[in-house]
Amino acid sequence: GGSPGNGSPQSPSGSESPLSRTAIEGPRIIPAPRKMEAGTGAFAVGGNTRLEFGDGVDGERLGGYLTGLFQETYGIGLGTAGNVPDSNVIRFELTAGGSAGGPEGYSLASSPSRIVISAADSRGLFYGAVTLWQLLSKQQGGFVVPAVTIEDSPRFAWRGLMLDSARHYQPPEFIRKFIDVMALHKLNVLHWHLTDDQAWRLEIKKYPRLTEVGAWRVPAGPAAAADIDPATGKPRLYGGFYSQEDVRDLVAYARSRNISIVPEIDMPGHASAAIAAYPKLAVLDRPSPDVPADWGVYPNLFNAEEATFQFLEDVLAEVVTLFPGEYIHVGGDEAVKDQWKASRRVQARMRELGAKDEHELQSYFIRRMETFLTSKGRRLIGWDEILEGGLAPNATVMSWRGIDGAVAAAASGHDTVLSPQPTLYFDRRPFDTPTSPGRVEISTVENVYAFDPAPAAISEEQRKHILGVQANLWTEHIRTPARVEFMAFPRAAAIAEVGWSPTKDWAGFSERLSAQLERYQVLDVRFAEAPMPRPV
Ligand code: TNX
Repeated sequence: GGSPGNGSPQSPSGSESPLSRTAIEGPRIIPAPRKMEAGTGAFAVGGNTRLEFGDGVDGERLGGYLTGLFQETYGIGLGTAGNVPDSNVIRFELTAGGSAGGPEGYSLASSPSRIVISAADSRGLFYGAVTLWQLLSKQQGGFVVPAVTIEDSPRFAWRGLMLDSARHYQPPEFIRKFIDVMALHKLNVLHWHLTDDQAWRLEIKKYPRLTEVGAWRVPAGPAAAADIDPATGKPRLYGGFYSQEDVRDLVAYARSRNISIVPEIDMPGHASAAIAAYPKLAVLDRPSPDVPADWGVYPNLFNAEEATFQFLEDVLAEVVTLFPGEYIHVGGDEAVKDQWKASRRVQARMRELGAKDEHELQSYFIRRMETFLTSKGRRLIGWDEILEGGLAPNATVMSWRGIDGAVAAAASGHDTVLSPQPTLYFDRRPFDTPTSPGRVEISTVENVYAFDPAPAAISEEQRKHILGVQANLWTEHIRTPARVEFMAFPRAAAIAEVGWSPTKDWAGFSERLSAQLERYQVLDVRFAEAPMPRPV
């Protein structure tokens, strides 16, 4: 239908919701463009507006995306009125070495008669389209785009969110929506945490028990009557997994929105679900046959047998066929070494492999995986614990225990992604109210915005190793997709601006945030509606 959907922004004369102060104000773009100058007048968007594509532009894909977005969010039917005058044109063109320059950059020039978006690559054109969507404002006569000139390109190449789909499962439809909303923030990496103690969520053809067994668990705690299966009298299993077909669809979907999915297969710790499925992978002779349902750091580690390395390489071989992106994440976090220390078999293996201590065994483990991934043309990334015992030669470090890991990585010439707790941990509460979910610690949208992606602890010269920033959504305490949204937004808008825009402007950001919240409503995305710092 051609009418604005539920929750589209109110006209200024509309209801008095605090979110209805829309439109009339100037452009409120998040993340802020590098350069923007206001012109005069506005371009009216609607049934007379024609999309035009220059040489080499995939107009079907880009036009399909833009037309769908305009229709679904604001009920705008582009180019449906037939008799199209030449002046009412939105043109996309590829310009080698264009003025915006650089990967993902674009320029956008709008006037009352014409909008031209140009970029050096299709990613830039896509982001031009996203900016165009954010420029829409509803006036009495319909939607307009104000006259403006924008030159834009990102500060960092890695602008990520991590979603933990192991502790709680989100269906593929939700992942798709999450991708859509990420793209509208110009975020470009979805780090997908697919395996952990509490579940293995990725179908692996060679090892079907990983998901037959590893994707399901008996929920912790006393079961409510509704959770008892009448057929067995036992609690229903909680779980779910992503088939390889689901994954292929999601990867292609993400790619069409400039998002690369970086899968994470966690090792050598966080391995309980895999071990429940295949006990031979364990250090213990008789590991628990159950997938654990409670939180915390588990002692279960993969052993260091050749057969286990073979298993992991087989898994990664399937992973690389599913995920075409450059990076594969192998975890490495929180692998307490007690089981390795206590096992005579592992100690014997350490001597065979020439590892002096358990850290060196972990280092050997990760190097093995790196050699394998390199042979497949990929790069290994892992949590900062992979520094312990010696970093694999080409590894990229994701720094989560503060930024020390990033400092060490950059100092030794390795690339790094900044995703430190507490600030960039979105399982922490976004503000201090007794009812807000999440961990007790608080990281407000202002805290996130204040995060410095160019820390002084890393020398200016070494900062080239900072690929970018990422916020992490661990889901022990985030049980539903709606809650993922609540915890992700609007803090994701803050990290998007930190990763994209050249300078900080908290006052401007918080003013523009009101427009972003309206967009969330239009998109039917839940958000934590209190962009205020903690009251004192
Ligand atoms: C630490 S951060 C973990 C996760 C937990 C998280 C909870 C990291 C690499 N490992 O397993 O979910 O803390 O905040």
